[in-house]
Amino acid sequence: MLHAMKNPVPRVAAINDLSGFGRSSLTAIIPVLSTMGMQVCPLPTAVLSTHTGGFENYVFVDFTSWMRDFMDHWKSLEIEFDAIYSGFFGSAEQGSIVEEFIQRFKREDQIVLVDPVLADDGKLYDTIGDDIVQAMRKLVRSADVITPNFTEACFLLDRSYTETIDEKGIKDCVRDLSEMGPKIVIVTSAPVGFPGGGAAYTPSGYTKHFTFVVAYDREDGRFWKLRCDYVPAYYPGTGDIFSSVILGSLLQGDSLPIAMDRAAQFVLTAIRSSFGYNLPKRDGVLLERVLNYLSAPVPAGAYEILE
Ligand code: PXL
Repeated sequence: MLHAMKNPVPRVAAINDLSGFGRSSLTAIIPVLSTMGMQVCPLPTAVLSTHTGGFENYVFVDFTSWMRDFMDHWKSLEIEFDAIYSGFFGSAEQGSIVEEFIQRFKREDQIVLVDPVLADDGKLYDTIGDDIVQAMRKLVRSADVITPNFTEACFLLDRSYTETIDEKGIKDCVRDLSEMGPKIVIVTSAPVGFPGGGAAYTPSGYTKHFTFVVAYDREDGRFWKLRCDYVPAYYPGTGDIFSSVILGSLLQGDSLPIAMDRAAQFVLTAIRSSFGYNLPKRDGVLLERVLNYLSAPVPAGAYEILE
């Protein structure tokens, strides 16, 4: 297990975009990690008026040319980080900038988490091109932990996206990703068994759908699987919330399956609390109403080990 320095307030360098409206990337990451007791230091990759999932005519300011100056200033101040956490890229060049950041700020007792923000539901996000996919493939080599969704996992492995995957297929997928470099791979929205992730018939006759989180730790060779209720709504920012809870949880000293449990349950709680209102999905989940759940005790385990 990775152990963060015994710092009363662990410090995280969050290399991600700042989208003014829509509760994704930094506007989701900062409240989640702050609530979990972490100090977040943002290094913006881009500044946008909104995220790109469902808005038109958004303003996009690429921050590439400022990132090295931020890094140099932080280095001159001898600032140290317990975790380096990267996400959305504004340009392909940001891949090498983040690699440089990791080189310069690397410490033994540190977690480097790369959330390869590229795509969802089989499709690349609006501003992501093949050059950014390639940059991300290279960057994951320097990560300790990666948290792709299933679509991103397919892009990283350069495999075509499939609507469903069997248990052997998903184990190969997480193991192959880990062989690219990261010790821990956590794949979300994995459609194990059936399109969309599986189904079960309930006594009242309706079909309940599931999606899975599957994780692998290369050091002990163990696979973990978590079945989650599927809520039929897509909210931008849920991937950022998931990865932030994973990081906060690992920094608090939780095991990998507990971190998975906490992250998945929190995202589900956030989606459920939003779903009942008839608000636009593009506004994101009502994060502010559920942040308190992050202080709750570790949940009774729902995870399973995969043999
Ligand atoms: O949540 C992923 C994400 C991050 N940043 C920006 C996005 C998205 C998803 O749409 O548009 C700018």
